[in-house]
Amino acid sequence: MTTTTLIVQGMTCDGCVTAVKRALEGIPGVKEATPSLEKGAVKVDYDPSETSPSSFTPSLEAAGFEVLS
Ligand SMILES: [Cu+2]
Repeated sequence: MTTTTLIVQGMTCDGCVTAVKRALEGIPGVKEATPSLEKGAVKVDYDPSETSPSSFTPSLEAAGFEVLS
């Protein structure tokens, strides 16, 4: 299992937190996504044999968020 943290712009409330969590956890290979509203970031635990961070950005953008890094 690998963990990465993405900086996400556009999270403003608990609804956004839920949307970010759902967008990421819907990707096969993502075990858990833990967004932080305060930090404007999301920690992602994933299986690197199944997915990679390059898959995370399109899913977040589709959900209406911008990934800064
Ligand atoms: Cu919101």
